[in-house]
Amino acid sequence: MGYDVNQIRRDFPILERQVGDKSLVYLDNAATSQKPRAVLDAIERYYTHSNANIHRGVHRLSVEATQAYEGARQKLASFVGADSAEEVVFVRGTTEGINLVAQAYVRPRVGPGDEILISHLEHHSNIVPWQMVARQTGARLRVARINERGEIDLEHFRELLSESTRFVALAHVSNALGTINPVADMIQWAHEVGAPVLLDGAQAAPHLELDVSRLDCDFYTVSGHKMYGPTGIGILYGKRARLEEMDPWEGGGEMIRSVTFEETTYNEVPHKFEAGTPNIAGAIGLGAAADYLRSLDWAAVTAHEDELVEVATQRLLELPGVRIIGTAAQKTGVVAFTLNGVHPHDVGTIVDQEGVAVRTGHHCAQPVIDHFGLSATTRASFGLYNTLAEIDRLIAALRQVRKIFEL
Ligand code: 7TS
Repeated sequence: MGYDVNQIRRDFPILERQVGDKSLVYLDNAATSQKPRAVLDAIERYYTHSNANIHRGVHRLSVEATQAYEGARQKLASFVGADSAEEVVFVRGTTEGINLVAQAYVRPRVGPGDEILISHLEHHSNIVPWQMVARQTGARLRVARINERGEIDLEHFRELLSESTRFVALAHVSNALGTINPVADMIQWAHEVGAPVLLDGAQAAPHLELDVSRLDCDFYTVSGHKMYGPTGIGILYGKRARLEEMDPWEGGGEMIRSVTFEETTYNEVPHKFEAGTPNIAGAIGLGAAADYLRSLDWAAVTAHEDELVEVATQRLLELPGVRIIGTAAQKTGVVAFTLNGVHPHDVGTIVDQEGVAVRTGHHCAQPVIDHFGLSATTRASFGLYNTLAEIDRLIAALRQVRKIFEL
């Protein structure tokens, strides 16, 4: 019947652990998610059975490692809905994916008078790389406003789009608020003025079914560790034509076709962007995470996660002094809040003593937190293995906070 969350939980060994004398309630999934046995096993199998460098050896292990690595690329291509595996570049994560596009694609193509458009709800990793490009080139960074619910002001976004807009970079889902942006429309509007679009999919990949071909975005980047895969690996999807016209960023082994002191020719996409020995085990682990996610009934996962967000919101609002930060009509994964009279760091520390892991602070999205007149929030973020009983534990822990602060 429906979604068997207890069955899912058995796939994640860490969920059995204790924190002090309490069972772990892990509600910090937006920072990083836990890993299923399938991912842990894939990494162990690679290291215990096939460990070798890739693309260079004729020996058996190297062939196996290369097949596993390139197989993972194919899995990620299917996961994001790319037309082909050549459109998938392995990177360290979302941060590296955005910086690669900023430096290798956008920087050589903009100058004074040109504009790069982002929004007010971006993670720092989708702000700072663009500020750097602006400083390097004289281009101007424009920022679309957000409203009091934490949704992008679409009229303002459209006003800012013009002939001068050379590039648009947007979160698919906000990490601090959970807002799902209407990216399909936004991409279309950007394309109408000729601007390519990058989507930061760090928070979308674990919660939404992705289809980059349908969205028609030019670039899409994800972090493996937020979608139940390993740390230190992620992908940058790029439309083939975009990747073809983009020069490499790092030089080294693997990314070349031939090298002489007079002239070097580059390898084909995506290899020209993968200089040096990559995170082979990470890519294989990420491939296993993509397989794991694709094996699930996605409508059921979404319904379950939506219920968690809805119930957590309702239950929090029953506590006196709670303000929910981020009330977008379309949201996923995240419920951020403040508790009147208690600093979020104190909230986080006290609920941790009850075994409940939440994140507190500005969540690397300081402009968002400033927008709400705050310096920090407490954020509960959900994954597919969280339960309604864990929301009870969060609420009980918050009652404890109120008691300690005599509220
Ligand atoms: N973009 C978004 C929307 C994110 O949420 C994050 C990480 C990043 C980019 C950067 O990803 P990385 O894997 O390269 O570090 N967000 C968070 C968070 O919300 N709490 O900790 C990290």
